[in-house]
Amino acid sequence: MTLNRAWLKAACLAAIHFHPARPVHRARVAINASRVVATGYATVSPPAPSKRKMADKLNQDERNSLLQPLLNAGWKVQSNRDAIEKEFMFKNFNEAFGFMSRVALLAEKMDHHPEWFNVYNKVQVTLSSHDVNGLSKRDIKMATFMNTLHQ
Ligand code: H2B
Repeated sequence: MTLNRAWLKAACLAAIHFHPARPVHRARVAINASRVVATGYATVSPPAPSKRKMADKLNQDERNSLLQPLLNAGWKVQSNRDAIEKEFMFKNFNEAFGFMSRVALLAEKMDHHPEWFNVYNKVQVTLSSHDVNGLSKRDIKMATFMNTLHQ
């Protein structure tokens, strides 16, 4: 084995050793009632209840003023559930996945996550607020953002 190859082998072994596929350290967590209190390596707690926006089901006035514009823009209320859905089509997978990535950043920021299905250039989205078992202003905000991205 030449010096170069020996050096390369040593470097590869070192890389594998220092970059294992699985994280070595797991967050040490203690469960305290419904909140997860993190200690040690990482904070994994959900937003404190006081910081989480109160999400109430849309009332009839809000449905008329906030939901109706989305229905005019291609969203549909599901027949069996208080949720809205829309299918977004893109030029290719790259565009579709870019859209999903941008939405994912907002979803994490809002702590509000879409139900969705993607195949190649198609993204089917359903929005609903699970904690109120129906539509809230968070769904309106997310749907409006998706429409803005997809013009
Ligand atoms: N997404 C949606 N769509 N509805 C929710 O009620 C919801 C969510 N709740 N994302 C969040 C996460 C909740 O589970 C966490 C614990 O805050």
